[in-house]
Amino acid sequence: MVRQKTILKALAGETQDVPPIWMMRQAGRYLPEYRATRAEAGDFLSLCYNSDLATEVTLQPIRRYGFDAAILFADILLLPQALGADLWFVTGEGPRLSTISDQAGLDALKPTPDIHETLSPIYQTVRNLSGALPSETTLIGFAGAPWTVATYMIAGRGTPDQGPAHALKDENRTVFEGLLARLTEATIEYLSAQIDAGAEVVKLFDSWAGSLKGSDFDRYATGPARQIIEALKARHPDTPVIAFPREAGDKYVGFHQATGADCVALDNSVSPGWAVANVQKDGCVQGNLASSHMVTGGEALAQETRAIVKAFGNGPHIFNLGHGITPDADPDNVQRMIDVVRGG
Ligand code: 1CP
Repeated sequence: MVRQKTILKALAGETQDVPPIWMMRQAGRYLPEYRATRAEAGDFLSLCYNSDLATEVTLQPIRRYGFDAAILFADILLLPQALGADLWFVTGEGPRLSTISDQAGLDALKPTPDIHETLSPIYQTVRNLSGALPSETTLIGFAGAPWTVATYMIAGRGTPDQGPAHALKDENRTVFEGLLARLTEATIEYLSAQIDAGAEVVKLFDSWAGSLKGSDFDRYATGPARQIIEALKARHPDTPVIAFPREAGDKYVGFHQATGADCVALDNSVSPGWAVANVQKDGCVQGNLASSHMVTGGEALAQETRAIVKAFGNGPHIFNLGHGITPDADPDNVQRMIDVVRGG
C-alpha cells in the first residue's frame, strides 16, 4: 500500500497532526535560482512556454524546501492569450493585454477547442512534472477564475479596484456576461487538459473576487466556480478542486457547498478563529499566514505560524500564505515557517 499524499488526505477531509504545506508563488523572484532560470529563458512568458525551464522552476522550491505540493509554473493570463488576446509583460510594471469592450471584440476570440494549440507546452510541463516529482509531492494545476481573468482582459492590465470591468458589467451586461461565459467554458477545457496530463489537484484563483459585492458575487464569483467544478467533477470525479475567492469576507461562508469545492483557500484578512467556526466546519481550508511575515521574519513569524496551525488543527487544513510570496521575501524566513509548521 502506498501511503496517500498528505495534501490529498487533507483534501479528502482528514485531520492531520502536522498540516501539509505549500506556498502561493513558491517558484518566484525571491529565489536566486528562479532569477537565474528566468534570465536564461529571457523573459517571463518565454519561461512559461518553455516546458523544460518551467519544469525546472517548479521543482526548485521542492528541492530547496520539500513542500508537500508543487504548483505548475504558468500564469492565469496564458488562457486569454490562447483565446487570441495579445499579452506582454512590462518589466517592473506587470501584464498588458489587448482590451475587450464590445460584441465585436468578444466575437473575435478564438473558439474554445483552439486554446490547446497555444497551451500545449503547458500540458507538456505537467507531464514532465508528473514524472519528475518525489512520490510524496502532489502536483497542483491551476487557472484564473472567469471574473479575475476578465478584469485583465477588459482593462488590459492589473487594476487596483477593477474599475473598467465593473463599468462594462454596468454598461453592457450582455458583453460582460458573454465574456464570462466564454472564459468559463475555456477554463473547463484548460483545467481538464491539465488533469489529463497529470495534475492531481486543480486550483481556481479568483484574486479579485473581493470587489464583487452582494448578488454580483453570487453571479460572477460563485456561479462560474460552481459551473467549472460541476463540469470537472463530471469528467474527473476523483480530482479535488481548491477555490480561492480572495477577500470574499462574509462570502466565504457556505462557499464549499455553493461551488462543490473540496477546499476553500483563505486570504489573511479573515481571522483563523472566525474561519474555523464559519468555513472549516464545511470542509478543508487552506491558508492563511500574511505573506509580509516572509519579509519581516523574527518572533512574530513563528508566533503567527503557530497560532494558525493550532487554530485550524482540529479539522482538515493545508498550511499556506494568504496571498503570494513577494519578491522582497527572505528565503530563510520560508524555512523558518516550514520548521515551525513541522514542529521544529
Ligand atoms: O517577472 C516575473 O518573473 C513574473 C512574476 C510572476 C510569476 C512568478 C508572474 C507575473 N506570474 C508568476 C507565476 C504565477 N502566477 C503562478 C505560478 C505558480 C506559483 O505560484 O509558484 C501562479 C499560480 C500565478 C497566478 C496569477 N497570475 C494570479 C493569481 C494569483 C494571485 O497572485 O493573485 C494573478 C492575478 C496573476 C497575474 C499576474 N502575473 C504576474 C503578475 C505580476 C500578475 C499580477 C498583476 C497585477 O494584477 O498587477
